[in-house]
Amino acid sequence: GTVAIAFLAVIAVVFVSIPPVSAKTISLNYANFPPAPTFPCVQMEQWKTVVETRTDNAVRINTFPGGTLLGPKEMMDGVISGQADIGCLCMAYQPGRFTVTNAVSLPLGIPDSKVGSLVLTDLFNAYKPKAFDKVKVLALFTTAPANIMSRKRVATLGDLKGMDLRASGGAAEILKIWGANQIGMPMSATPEALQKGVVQGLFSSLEVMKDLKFAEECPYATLTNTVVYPFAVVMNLDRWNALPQAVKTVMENLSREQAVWTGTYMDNHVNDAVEWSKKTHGVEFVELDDASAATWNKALAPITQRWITTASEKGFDGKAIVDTIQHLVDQHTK
Ligand code: 3IO
Repeated sequence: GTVAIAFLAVIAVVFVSIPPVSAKTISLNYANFPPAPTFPCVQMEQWKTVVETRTDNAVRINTFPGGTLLGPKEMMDGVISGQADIGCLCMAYQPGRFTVTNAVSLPLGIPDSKVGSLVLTDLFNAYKPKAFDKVKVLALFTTAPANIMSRKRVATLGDLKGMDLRASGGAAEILKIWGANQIGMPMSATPEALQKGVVQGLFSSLEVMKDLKFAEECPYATLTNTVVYPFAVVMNLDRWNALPQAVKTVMENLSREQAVWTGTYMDNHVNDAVEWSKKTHGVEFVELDDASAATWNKALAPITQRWITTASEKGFDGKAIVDTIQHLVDQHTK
């Protein structure tokens, strides 16, 4: 009798004092919309590794690439409602929803992804846009500037006229003004649209030539280096508020570092993808001559002014937002 009671007591003490590891580990689901080899998912795996390491594995990040947890347009609302704890979204897919942050996809001369990512991060911190009030923003970054990838060679605005090309948000506005037949859809829907002939090409950053194998469908790329696409990584607010302070600090300290890491990765990877596309698929990269480049750029002039007017009608100080972006671009371009 006594021995049995003592034995049970020991068992009880062990259970109470050493809870299973899983009870202490914080497990977070992180949703992403495009396939695993693409840059939004590469930066997600990087973020996961850094967070797990810096929290001594007190946090476990379960990643869901390829839209398996949330799709491209349901990312923000899916995180707000808690279907995923964390989500990576492209703001260009809901241009009316993210007015301030989407202004980085105006043609304001962002030269690369690293500068774009820093500009977007600083712009967000300066304005703290209401569009993000229902989430915690963990990181912000942009693509490298967009270029035309197409089945047919494009060297003049005449070549572009009426061509069915896909783009979203600010990049879509630019295709329209150049006279292309702009078709809106997320990047994740583009491989099928290209294969089925629904579109003749796309307007985005060039690393997808390799990551999504667009070099197989698009033997031509025309270098316009105009605008970037902005992204945000957001977290469910209740899940964020429930985190221990030490974990919050790790994630907050990582925000700017993640922007720089992603920008640097993207810029290097674009160069890599261009070389790969030339070598393995013989893709021609068409450079506009000075006269054409001047014509293309001149056509863009009304876009920013028009955006300022529209934003101001919605109650934003459009002029101040554009001025801030221009100042940040100068500051970060060295
Ligand atoms: C993008 C989105 C998902 C995967 C790779 C990507 N490279 C550039 C983008 C930008 C974008 O969201 C788009 O739709 O062109």
